[in-house]
Order: sequence, then structure tokens, then C-alpha cells
Amino acid sequence: MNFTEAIALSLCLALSLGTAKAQNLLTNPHARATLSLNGEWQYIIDPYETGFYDYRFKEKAERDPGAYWNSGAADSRTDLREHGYDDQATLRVPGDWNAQDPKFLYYEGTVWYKKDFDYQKKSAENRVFLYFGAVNYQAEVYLNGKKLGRHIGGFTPFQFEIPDSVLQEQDNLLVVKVDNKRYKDAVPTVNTDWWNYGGITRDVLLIETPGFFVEDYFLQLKNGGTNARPIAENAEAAGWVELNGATKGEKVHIAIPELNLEKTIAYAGERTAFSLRLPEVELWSDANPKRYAISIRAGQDELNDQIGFRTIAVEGKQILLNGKPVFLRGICLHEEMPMEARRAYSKEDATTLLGWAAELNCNFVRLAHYPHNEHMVRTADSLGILLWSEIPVYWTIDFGNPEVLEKAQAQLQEMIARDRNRPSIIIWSVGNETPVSPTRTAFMKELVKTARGLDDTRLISAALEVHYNRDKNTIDDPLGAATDVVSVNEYLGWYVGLPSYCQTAQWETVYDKPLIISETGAGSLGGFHADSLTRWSEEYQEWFYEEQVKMMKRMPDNYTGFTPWILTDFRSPKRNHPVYQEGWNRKGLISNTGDKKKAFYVLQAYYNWIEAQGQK
Ligand code: GCB
Repeated sequence: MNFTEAIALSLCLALSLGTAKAQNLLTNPHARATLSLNGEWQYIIDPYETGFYDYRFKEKAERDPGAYWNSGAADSRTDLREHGYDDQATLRVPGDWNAQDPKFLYYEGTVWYKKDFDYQKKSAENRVFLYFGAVNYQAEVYLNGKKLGRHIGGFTPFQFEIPDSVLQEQDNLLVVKVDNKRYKDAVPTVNTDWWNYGGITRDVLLIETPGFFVEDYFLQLKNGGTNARPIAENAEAAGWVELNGATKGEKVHIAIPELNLEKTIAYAGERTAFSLRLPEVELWSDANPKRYAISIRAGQDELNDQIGFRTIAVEGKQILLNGKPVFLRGICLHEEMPMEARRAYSKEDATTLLGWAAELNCNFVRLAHYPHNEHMVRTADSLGILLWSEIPVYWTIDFGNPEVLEKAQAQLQEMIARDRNRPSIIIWSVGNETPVSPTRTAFMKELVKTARGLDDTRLISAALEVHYNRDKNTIDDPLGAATDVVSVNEYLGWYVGLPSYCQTAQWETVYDKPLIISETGAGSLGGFHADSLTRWSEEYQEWFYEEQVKMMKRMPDNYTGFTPWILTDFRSPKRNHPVYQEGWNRKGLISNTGDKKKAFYVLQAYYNWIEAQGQK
């Protein structure tokens, strides 16, 4: 057995052992939340993890008063305590810690968060869950001194059920150990071109449910069931529903009142398939983001959601939205608010960021390089912006390590579990600029397979790299054989030559599939003006975009989408030019002061032109 075969075998083993288990997740948690635990939390910075390990570096015992999951309050004046929580030190949740106090700017390590709360259950039989939108990167969660669990992965949600024996009516002590250290075997790994924002970066909710409840569902139009018209008649939607805690035979009622549709099925004791014939349905699209209220009831529980019906497919070299070719006028986005140099987390943030994309006349956004918060995706649903959602399998992940595959699989599963009913998402991306090798390709193909297995109603892609050549730039990464759409990042005119190189550049792909240029970009410091040959000037970036746009107009006919890098400047510790960068990646079309750079208008004009042409 050679090395590659050995790796392939260990990957198979990891999968067949089922080590990358899907987590259960309550779908649409905001519609259910009983108590928001957002707000001020007290904290302790613990770079040596003193609150976790004893002096022999062993995990502390649960009742150890020196463990930071315990309050640190002394029982008597003779007690020795060396930690405690205090209102002098608080952090806002949701939010990264880096932006909240200068001492956190570069901090990578452990911070303990603590929150007290009272909670009275509505009925003794009910169940209570603690839900986190995301914690970067690793979280250990404790309630009243008991460990509820641990979660690894900085951009996906997780939940723990709180046993009745642990929950109190008053003075619950909730402590979360958050660790954002970078590790080689993590996903992402140690090297990324973005800021490693730490903290409880998304909402924290307490959710009360009846004894059994509707945990999750999936409902999508069948791909064959539509045509190019905005209304489909008698279209078939299919999916499943999953109850938690219910027994076989329990009745589940599904209703879409606006369509006068009701259906009752019997729960089969596991994910139960169902289908609906939709009498006459307005399709969701970028032009008409029509959504319908759906309710799913079982026993005492009712799950409410907003759903959109649309299809997405590839036919030859085209992407078809509702059976009609669509060109993706896109932009890349980090989950970051540039003016405040912090993680984006709210509906308002999503409205600002996607509003800028809409001003560019985008109908598509690439959410780079990790799953963004749920507000972003739901806001895109409401605005009619199509989305690409990605897991942080970025650059040089440790591809030969089966545990790394497991971590990537878990994040992929959690991303899809949260968002599989969102009409805006049309593409799942399994990674970005991963270096070609047999081990890496085997790893990435496993991810493609998993994504397809979890959701066969969307397209799969990954941002690949290009072979630059003065005669012809070639896209031939073997991973392209496995994805539905071939996507490629190219920086002709920034990392390679000058923008004038675009004038003679030729392109070829070995794949007869839709092609998305998933990145291109040039840096400029907002407000710095010079001639167009001067790097970092707005004029250089403007010229770069002008040449790129001309080149795009000559792309092979499978060119179906463009998502330049990037909507706004974003923080990156890798960008250290003292004048032009100061810790910012400057490829934004909007500066960190919120001002539009000249290149913004070049891309906007291009997108207006494409729209005026009708579809490409
Ligand atoms: C890339 C990466 C992106 C970087 C960008 C850059 O190819 O995918 O994460 O930030 O280039 O600015 O170099």
C-alpha cells in the first residue's frame, strides 16, 4: 500500500466508524427562543488555562472550587479562592472579544464567560435546551458546576439539553470556556488571511419545548418539477420531518396556509419522508423572493418557518434557477463590520452588508470562508440574494489526518443542517484554494460526497486555483471533476503581473461545466489617489477592475458567475504594510471607513450592463 492508498483507507475507516457524527439541531431557534441570554457576561482571561487544569496539568475535578466553572465565591473567610467573576470585567454577547477592549486585540487563548439567570419552566414535563449560534473555536459549557458538553468549530451552531437535575429556578451559573487558539489539526488551520476573532460570537438562546417536539424538517421542490415560469402548478415538493422524543405513529400536521395546503402524516420513529403537491406556487427567485409561512405541528409543539420554493440545477454549461439560465452577479463577503472592525452578528449587520451588495446590483454573494450567522442567510432569503456558503477548509489543512476530515465533516453537516431550508443558498462550497495532491483530492471528494448525501437539491463547488500561463490560463484541478460548478480564484494584475496582462490573457477549462470566477481583486487604500500604475491607489484598483471586466467579457462560454474579492476591507494580521495596510486586507470595494472606492462603480456598471443585456 502506498501513502496515498493508506490515507484513502484511513479516510474510509474514519467515515465508516461514523466518527463525524451529525449533531441534532433545533431548526429556526429564533422562532422558538424562550429566553435570550445575549447581553453582558462576566469574564476571566486565562491564558494558562488555570481554571481548567490543576498544577499537574490534569483536568480539574468537577467540584474543585478552583475550577473556573465554579463561581469562585468563598464559603467562609478562611477559604482560599484565586478566581472570581466581577462586573468590572464584562463582554457583550454576541460579539468577538477582540473589538471590545484593546487588551483583546491580538488575544488568542482561553477566556471564561459567565452569566447568571433565573428560569421557571412553563410546565414540569417540558424540556430545556441551551443553543449557541457559534463560539470560536472551542467551547466547553458548564451549568451549575456540571459540564453540559463541548463543541469544536467556530462558525456553526450547537445545542445541549439541560437535565432537570441541573436547571434551577434561580441563580443558575452558566460558564463557557472559550478557546480560540489556532492548531495545525484544526479547521481552519493555523494560517488564514483573516482575523481570528474569539468569543461567543453569535446569539445564545434558552429554548423550552414540550416533551416531544418537531426538531427539524426539510422541504424542497423536486428538481424536475418546474419550468421557466414564475409560477409552478402542481409542482411536487418532497422532504422529511424529524421529531425528538416522540414515538412511532405520532401524527404530524404540515400546513402552508397561503396555499390552502394541509397534510397529516404518521411519524415513523425516525426521519419521516413526505411530499406535497403544490397547487399553484409562486417561485422564489432573485427577482421575486416570495416566501410562504409553513407550520409543522406534533403533539403540543408547533414549528414555524418561512420557506421559498425554487430549483437550482446545472444543465451543460449553464446554471438554471427555476429552469432558466441565471448569471451570478456576485461579490465575496467576510462576516465582518469594517467600520467597527468586529464580527457581524445581527440582522442589522446583515442588512447593511447585503444592502451594499444590492447597491452593486448583485444577485449573488459568496459568504467567505466559513458559514456566516443565520441572520445573514435569512436576510438574503428576504432580499432575493442567492448565496454560496462555505466551510473553512482553507489553504493547507492537514489533509492526511483523518481527525481533520472528521472536523471538516462535522462543520459541513452543521452548516447544511442549519440552512437546508433556505432558498437563498444555491451552492455549498467544500473549501478554498486547497493545494492539489492525491491526499487532498481524496479528502475533498469525501466532503463533496457528504454534502451531496445530505442535500441533493443544491450545487456543490469549491474555490480552486489556476495555472497561470502567458499563452493560456488553465483550470484543470482534478477536484473540478467532482463538483457541479467549477470555481476559480485568479489574481491576474495583482499577484501576477499588471492589469494590462488581462488584455491578452486566454482562458481554458478542461471541464464542460459552469465556471464561476470566485475571486479576483486588488488592494487600494481608500482616499489614496495617484496615477493608475501606483500600487495601493484607488486608481490602480479601478484600472484592475476595468481590465478584469474586459477580460470577463471574453471568457469561455461556460462563464456563469463572478464574485470578486471583496465587498469591504477586512482585518488580517498578515497584512502589515505600515502605510497602506496596517493590519487590513485592502481589497475591499468599500473602505474600513465605509467609503466606496472608485472600483466599486466599475463593478456596478458591469453588473448593470449584464442585467440590461438580459441573461448572458
Ligand atoms: C485568496 C484567498 C483570500 C485572500 C485573498 C487575498 O485567494 O482566498 O482568502 O484574502 O486571496 O487577498 O490575497
